[in-house]
Amino acid sequence: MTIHDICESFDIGGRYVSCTELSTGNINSTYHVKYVRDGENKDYIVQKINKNVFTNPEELMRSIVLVTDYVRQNVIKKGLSTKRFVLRAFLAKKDRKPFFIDENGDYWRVYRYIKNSITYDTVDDLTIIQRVGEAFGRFQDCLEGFDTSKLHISIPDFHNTPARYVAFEKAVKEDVCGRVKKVESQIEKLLGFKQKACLIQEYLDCGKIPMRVTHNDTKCNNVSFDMDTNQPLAVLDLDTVMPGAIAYDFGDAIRFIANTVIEDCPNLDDVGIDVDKYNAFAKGFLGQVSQNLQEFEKKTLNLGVFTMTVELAVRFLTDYINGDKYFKTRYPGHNLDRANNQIALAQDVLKKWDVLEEILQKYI
Ligand code: GN1
Ligand code: MG
Repeated sequence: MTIHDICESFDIGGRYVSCTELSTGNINSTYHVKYVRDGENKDYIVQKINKNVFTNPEELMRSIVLVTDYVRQNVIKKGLSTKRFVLRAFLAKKDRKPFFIDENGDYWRVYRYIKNSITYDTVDDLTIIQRVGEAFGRFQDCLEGFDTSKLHISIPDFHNTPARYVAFEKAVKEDVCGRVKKVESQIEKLLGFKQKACLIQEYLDCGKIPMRVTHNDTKCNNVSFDMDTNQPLAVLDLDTVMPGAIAYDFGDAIRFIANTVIEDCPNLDDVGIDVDKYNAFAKGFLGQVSQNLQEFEKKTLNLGVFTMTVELAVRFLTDYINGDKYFKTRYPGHNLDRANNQIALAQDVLKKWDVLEEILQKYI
């Protein structure tokens, strides 16, 4: 089946024009498809859901529809456009389900492409960074009151850092590709971070911080922007919307947006936290959510930055040791470069800890 055939299985009108594959995203395969209807351009995002990662695509899509419906109600209440501020999944013609299964058993979905919008893979402009923070904060706010028990757990233990360490230590022990010898110093560093990086999960387990609905993948390229006004629009990539700690969303966003370099940059001397970027994101994000946060929860935000950075380093290194089975890689050693980068970033977070905490004090 071609992408054109896939599109025709969904309830989208008009005539197919073209398709380009988008290379961002480490998990799903994503295509930008152009249609024309009544002389007007209609663009769509078509995605093949990675079944190895998302083992129950039907439940995943049911959950995404619940989340987008809920957000849509609140977007209306805020007087914003539902076509621009929330994703919409199209239904298949055959059974009115928000996915289509092809002849190989692969699951496909189609979202509306938000007209005249762009995403940023990297941002240096502090105003845009603040707006990314606002967008994720607003998303969180639009989900306030959502019943977490209705959510499908798309990836169990996704941000359960202790569980990530268990998988890591197992990979090290089994050493299926004989790569452990090469990464002994990285393993030692990650084990050194373990106790501190497992604290957030402990706080969740004992109820010291509340379980919220979180996005869990708050990279800046998961926010769409209006191409003309540069205002933040909908939050994208809802595959990992699950119950979690607010520190996950804050931490994951910072580790990506406030890194002085991109997350797979191999020049480790260049890796570090840009405090101005940290400040801009914190201002935007906390401006939207700080009134909802509990006192102790507020104290875990910077710990969230450290935790998410270490956790991703653990995941990248685990995947490297296991033979690059999970993340898409573009060259041999890609996962190792990513892991080294995140380790260097975590070290810099520790070094700048007091400065970062001081920044947070301004906004909480
Ligand atoms: C994956 O595919 P993408 O870029 O949305 C991963 C995130 C990582 C990220 C690192 C489902 O996200 O957890 O932070 O790569 N998503 C999943 O770039 O594992
Ligand atoms: Mg993602």
